[in-house]
Amino acid sequence: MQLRKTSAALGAAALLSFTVASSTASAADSSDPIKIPIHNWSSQIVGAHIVGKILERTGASAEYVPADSQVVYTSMCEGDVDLVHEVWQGAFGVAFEKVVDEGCVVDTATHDAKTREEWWYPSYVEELCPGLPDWQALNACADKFATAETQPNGRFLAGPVDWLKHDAERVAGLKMNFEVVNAGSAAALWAELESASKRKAPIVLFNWTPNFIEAIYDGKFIEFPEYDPKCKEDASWGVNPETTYDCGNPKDGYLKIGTWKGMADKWPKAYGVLQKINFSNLDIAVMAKLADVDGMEPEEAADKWLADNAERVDSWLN
Ligand code: TMO
Repeated sequence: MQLRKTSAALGAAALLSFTVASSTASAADSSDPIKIPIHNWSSQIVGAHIVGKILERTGASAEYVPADSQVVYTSMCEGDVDLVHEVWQGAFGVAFEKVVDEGCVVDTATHDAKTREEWWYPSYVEELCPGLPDWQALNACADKFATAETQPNGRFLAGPVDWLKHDAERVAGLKMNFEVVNAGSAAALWAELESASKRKAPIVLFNWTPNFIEAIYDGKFIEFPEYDPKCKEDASWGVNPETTYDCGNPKDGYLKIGTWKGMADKWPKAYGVLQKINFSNLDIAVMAKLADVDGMEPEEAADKWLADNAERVDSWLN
């Protein structure tokens, strides 16, 4: 095909590749590295390397940049980061949809994975608080979760602040007898869960699915008033007419890939492959497990996942 092209046609094709956004086979990808953020939970870190290694197979190069998982949406809007491959609706839906509405970030793909991020407890806690997983039952036995730091309120162990879960707003909106204490890292959440479980001590903490936790611990999410998008925007909606966030997180939350609006033009080939990448619940859980249970380094875990899923990855590449 290329041999038969006249130089005029080639010129026109080259011109076209500058002016037309999308993936004509002739448009060359930029040699600049594609900047992929690294956040502070395991599936994301392993998955970032998986995505980077897949895009490298298109001839692109990848660069990994440690990034705050909220600020990243502004960075992506400004083109300082090129993609976020794990946009969790519960944590980041608000920040993500805002930059998509502004037009600087593209909602590029939706994974098959369905997500839930919520307050969670190990099953033995049910003996202490009859009526769980209902949030009012939890609230009725808040004192069981009190610590020296939070008494007389119960302690809710939340994730790191950059997961911005609006837990304090929810506690206020639902008038709960709880105080939100943020863990410094995901590892701190799991360490406290392990220690409490050994002692059968009451604990309620932030957790999510898909995750490796469900393979190791028996437990449940708290059932708060049903999520509705209006809950975040309209104070008059919900059980408390004066506040937003008087509801739970989405139960069937999306997991998306978002990209900087210039990505399709700059790396059309890599972008075309990125659009096809699609992780399931099992994929995300396995990525977390390879790091958190098997103790693999992120790159090693990524190589293992890529080897175990070679056929699917090839289908995304072709
Ligand atoms: C964004 N996260 C999976 C940690 O909830």
